[in-house]
Parts: sequence; structure tokens; C-alpha cells
Amino acid sequence: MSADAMKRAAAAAALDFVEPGMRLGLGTGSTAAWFVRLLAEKVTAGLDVVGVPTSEATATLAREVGVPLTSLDAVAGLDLTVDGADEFDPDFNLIKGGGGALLREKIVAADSRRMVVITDESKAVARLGAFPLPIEVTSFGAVATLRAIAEAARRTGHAGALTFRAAPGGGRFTTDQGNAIVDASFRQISDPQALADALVRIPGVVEHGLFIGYASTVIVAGRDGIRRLDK
Ligand code: ABF
Repeated sequence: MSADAMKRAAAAAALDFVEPGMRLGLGTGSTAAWFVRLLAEKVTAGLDVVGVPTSEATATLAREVGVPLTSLDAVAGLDLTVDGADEFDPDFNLIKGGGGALLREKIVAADSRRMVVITDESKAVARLGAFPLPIEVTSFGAVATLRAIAEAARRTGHAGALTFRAAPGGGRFTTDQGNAIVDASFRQISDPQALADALVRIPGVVEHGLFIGYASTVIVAGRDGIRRLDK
């Protein structure tokens, strides 16, 4: 199976969690995009669901393929969010935000009764941190915030290069909210909760890509097929 075929297979397995009438959080990234496309086929066949997209990219795709959308404020909570991840550990802690949508992804996941994460075997790690941790920061004072992140990391036993994410066309990458992203290459995150607690106390940090306690199911596509891990 190619990498893309594995992503498609993980997304297809997540359809088992979808029931008629559900309000769905729609993730971002190439695996989540497969879920949106496959969901659209079900919608065309008559499935009645509505989605809340976690990024402008996902909103655009959902409109193109015909998944009906609403806003988070228009519904009283979501039944299920299906989203990808950059890494997951044995406790279902996640690193997300490689696609730059971590803020909306976390708001949507937090307002969902259940989060199903769709991944492939390359995302499984014993300990988070090989993938640089994305941290969304306000553009105002971004350099001061980066210094504060370095200090918070040091206090919690983490160290590594902190860099502003670059936009493909040059300059700093900008999120859907107009913020910047600091990518923190800690290599190993020994204490995700302590690091998360320290990061949220920094005024210029809008959100970080550590998702602790959100996922209840992880679907892992591998060359030998699909594994479903439940908490
Ligand atoms: C989103 O997309 C992100 O939180 C994560 O960064 C990324 C995973 O992308 P892909 O599915 O393309 O590997 O879920």
C-alpha cells in the first residue's frame, strides 16, 4: 500500500463511527481530506450529516465535494471529530499542527463528544517530540514570545531549536487567524503535560499542538491493514 492508500484506508475506517444526523468536526491535512471526500460520497448517497471545518482549506474542499457545513457557534456541540495527527504516543497524546490549523482543530476537538484520529504507522512514537511541536503565537511580540517559550521549555526540562515557520512564498507563515507559528524541535518531550501547562501561561502563545486527553480512538493504517486502538 502506498502512503496515500494508507491514509485513504484510515479515513475509510473512520466512516464506521458516523451516524445519521451527526454534527461532525472535519479535520485538516491529507488524511482528513480523504475523510471529507469519502464522507461526501455517503452524503451524495443520502447520509444526513453536517460538518464544522477546522481550516479554510477543509472548508473549501468540503464545499467542492458537497459536504454541508455549519459553524461551531450554530450548533450545541459536536458528536464526533475525525482528524489526522503528526504523532501519537501510547497514551494517545498527539502532536498536531504540522498543517498550521492546530487552533481551530483544538477548539473543535474540545467541543466534540468523541475524537477519532486517523493516522498511519509512520505517526506512532514511543515518546512525542521527533516531529517539531507547532506553537501558534501572535504576530505582535512574536520574538519576545519565542524567548518566553524557550524559557518555559528549559524550566520543564525541554530544549531544542525554535524557529518561526516560513511561508512557501517567503516571509513568515500565517495561520487562518493571522498568527505566526513557532516550530519547536525538542526531539523528545519528556513531560507533555508540564510543557503544555507552561506554554499556555505565556501571554503571546495562542495555542500549542500538544493534544492531551482528546483522542479516544486512533485508527492506524499500516502495510498489513488497519488497526483500531481504543482507550
Ligand atoms: C492535521 O494535519 C494536523 O493537525 C496535522 O498536523 C496534519 C496531519 O497531516 P497529514 O494527514 O497530511 O499527515 O491533522
